[in-house]
Amino acid sequence: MLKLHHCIGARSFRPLWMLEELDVPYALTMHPFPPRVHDEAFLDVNPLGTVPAFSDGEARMTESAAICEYLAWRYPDAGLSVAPGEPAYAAYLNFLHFGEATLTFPQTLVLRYTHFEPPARRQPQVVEDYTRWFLSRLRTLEPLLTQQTYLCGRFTAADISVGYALLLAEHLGLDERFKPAVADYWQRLKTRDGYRRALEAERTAALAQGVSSTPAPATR
Ligand SMILES: N[C@@H](CCC(=O)N[C@@H](CS)C(=O)NCC(=O)O)C(=O)O
Repeated sequence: MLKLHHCIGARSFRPLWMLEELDVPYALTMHPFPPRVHDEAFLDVNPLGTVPAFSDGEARMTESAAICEYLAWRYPDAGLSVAPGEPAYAAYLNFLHFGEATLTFPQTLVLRYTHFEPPARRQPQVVEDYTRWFLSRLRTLEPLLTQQTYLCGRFTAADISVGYALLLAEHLGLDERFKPAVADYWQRLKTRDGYRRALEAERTAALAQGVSSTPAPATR
């Protein structure tokens, strides 16, 4: 059985969205955020205390984009990966990592210095600088998305990786500053059945497991 540990609104939404796009059975365990603080037993599952934590039999993973790639290859018929022989292979790998390393990282600083730190440690300059950093890193997407519906032609795990970064931006209120093609792309992603089912799955599981269904601040 595939098992995923998740907090509402966290990066573990990436593998959850993948699982729903693939329409395969899985077990979803919800945690209050941050699990490291609120759920000490979780450290036995992932000593880092971070979500996602994912397992498939003996396989254990804790990186959201890598889990998406793993799942894409585990269920190849769904076509959510791009194979080395395909023209979009390099773009696929690049966007898969771009979503986390380039688009999510600066937002974690914005989040930290607006929400997590006590008022005395808030850093408006950091927030402003890394907001600008994030928005400027969307620059490579804009011309591409004026030409095509998805990053690699068809919908793939790379769209989920980048899509989560856009979801986090929406939580932070940065979506109002998306350029038109990125804004349209984000609206398009949100109409996908898999995306909607993933939102519903986290809400239902949170209620059933007694975890607050209010979107948690997504990251640290
Ligand atoms: N690079 C990792 C980052 C994982 C991560 O930092 N997750 C955050 C939630 S979005 C977390 O669990 N933070 C809790 C903490 O730092 O204690 C990924 O993409 O999965």
